[in-house]
Order: sequence, then structure tokens, then C-alpha cells
Amino acid sequence: VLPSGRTSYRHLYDYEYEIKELARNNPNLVSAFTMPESTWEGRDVMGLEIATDVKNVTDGKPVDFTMGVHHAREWPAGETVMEWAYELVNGYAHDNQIRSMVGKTRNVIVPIVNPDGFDISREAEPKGDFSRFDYEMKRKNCNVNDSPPQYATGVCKANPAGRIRGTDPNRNYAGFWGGNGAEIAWSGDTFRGSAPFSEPESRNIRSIVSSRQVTNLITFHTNAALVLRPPGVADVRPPLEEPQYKALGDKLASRNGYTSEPSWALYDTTGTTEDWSYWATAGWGFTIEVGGAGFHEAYETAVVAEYAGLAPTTGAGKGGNRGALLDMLANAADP
Ligand code: 0X9
Ligand code: ZN
Repeated sequence: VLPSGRTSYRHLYDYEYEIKELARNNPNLVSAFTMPESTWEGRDVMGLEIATDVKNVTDGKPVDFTMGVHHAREWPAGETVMEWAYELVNGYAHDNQIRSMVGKTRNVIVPIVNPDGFDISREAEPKGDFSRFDYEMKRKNCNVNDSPPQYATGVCKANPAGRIRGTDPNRNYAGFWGGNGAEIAWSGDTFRGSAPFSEPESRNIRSIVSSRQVTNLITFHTNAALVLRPPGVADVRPPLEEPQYKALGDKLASRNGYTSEPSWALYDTTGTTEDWSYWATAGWGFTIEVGGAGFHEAYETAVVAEYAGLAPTTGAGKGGNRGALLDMLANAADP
């Protein structure tokens, strides 16, 4: 059972409603916020902050930052992050260990980094010439400025190739931007954008990382059962493995049963979240790819079992993504 008791995938409006309700019901512990920039389609990007005496923002505590859904179709990423908010709120009331760790940190939580894309994927229906699948499998954001004008009308809809307009928010950060593993063409699924931080979604994340003391971050994706650490591209691989970074990644992976590796070992990427944040701030950053066969398979397996570490997942009995998140929080609380 998940901390919230949820049994099906949330819609965007569920996230927005629950974020506000958590803050309203726990005014000293939880505050809801809206990111500085709205999206290309004018949506708010919402988040939560959870801390003892949460409104005292000048307490100087380290920030543990958890986020999901850079990629529209990766619904379990948002679920995992939203459940983490409930985990902390429930645990603060009932679990001494969680209360102690929350007392030493500030926890910033953004379940849906890319609400424009997520809403298209989550509410997919056949539209015009395109199938439901074209919409449901959307990956990128809704920047249509780089598309040829004839494709820019109708805003963020599937293009005639069945792929999608927009920039990949996880290729748009300034870390190694413009290198391998990011497409230059607007129609590519890994389109890097017109410049580093050309997108409101990546700028919003930058604003948190650059204005707060973010010592630890996890960005959730699907679907590969991996705990990934920088660097994302083989040709900038530092000559020495960083033992502390590896040790922390291995520790998280021991909880969810995933494979821990540097992300270049998966494939080359540039412009990703933690390849920027790590070199910009030296704070730990990981990508966790929630395991599963598809980008958003059955809720019971892709979300409940992977979160809680239930059989038949690879993390059976070890705590699942919940365990990995608790270990990351423990590292932020007592580095
Ligand atoms: O390609 C990506 O952005 C991630 N995989 S996904 O299937 N969710 O699209 C993996 C990125 C891993 N690399 C780094 N974080 N550097
Ligand atoms: Zn992804």
C-alpha cells in the first residue's frame, strides 16, 4: 500500500489538488509553491516544501530535492515523487527516524516538471490524423518555436511523422550541452533546444538548485531499473571513478534492487539534469529509472510494487524506491 493509499495514475489536476491539500492540512510542515516560470502553454509548475517550521526559510538547512516527469509519458516518475511527499508527512507524525531526518533538512518536491507534456500524455485521445498512441507516448515539452511554421499551429500536437514537437527538457541543461546523445533537429525525441536553458522547465529547476542549498537531488524517470550518476557522456569521463559518488549510488541501488552505474554506461547523453547540477554545485545528483516493461505499465507493478519493494520487483524486500529515497534523505541529514 502506498503512503497516500492511491491505486491509479493521477491526472495533472490530482497533483495540483493534492499539493494544495497537503499544505492546507499541515501548515507548519508543508508549503505549496509555484515555480518562477509558467510553461509554454501557460501552466503553473507546482511543488511542495516539507520541513520543521517550514515557513522559516532562512534556517540554512541542506535541501534534499526530489523531482519527476521531465518526460511526459513517464507517469510512474510523478507517482513516486508524490508518494514521497506523503511518506514524509505521514512519517513526521508517526516515525521517529523520519521526523528526525526531516528536522535536519528541507525537502523540496516537484512531481511534474513538464506539466504541458504530461497532460497531453495522460489525457491522450485520438485527435485529427493522429492516434491515441502518438499522444500517449509524448516525451518532450510544448515549445513549438523551433518547428517549421506549418507545424507550429495546433500548438503541441503530434507532427506528421507521428513524433512530437518540443524540446527534451533532459537535454536542455548547460552541463555539456551540445555534445553527444542530444539531437540538433527539432523533431528528434532528444532535441536539445536552441540554447542551454532555452526552456522554462529546465530554468525552473535551475532556479531551485542555484538559489537553495541543494546537497542531494534525485530526478525520477522510467523505465529501466537503474540508479545513474554522472557523467552522462563517455568522452568527458573523469580519469578516476569518484568513490563517494559510486558508494552513494550503490547504497541507493541496494534498496531498490536496481543497477548502479555511471550514466554514460547506458548511453551518451548531454544537457541532463545532474550533469549540470553536479558540476555547477558539487551536490549529489542521481537519475533513478523506475523499473518496468513500459513507460507507464499497470499501477500495481510500476508504482506500488516498485515504490514499496514488493515482489515480483527486483527490489523485493529491500524497501524499493521508498528505501532509496530514505537513504538519500539520510545522506542529506547526516552527510
Ligand atoms: O535519456 C534520458 O533522458 C534518460 N532515459 S529515459 O528513457 N527516461 O529518457 C536517461 C538519462 C541518463 N543520463 C543522465 N542522467 N546523464
Ligand atoms: Zn525520462
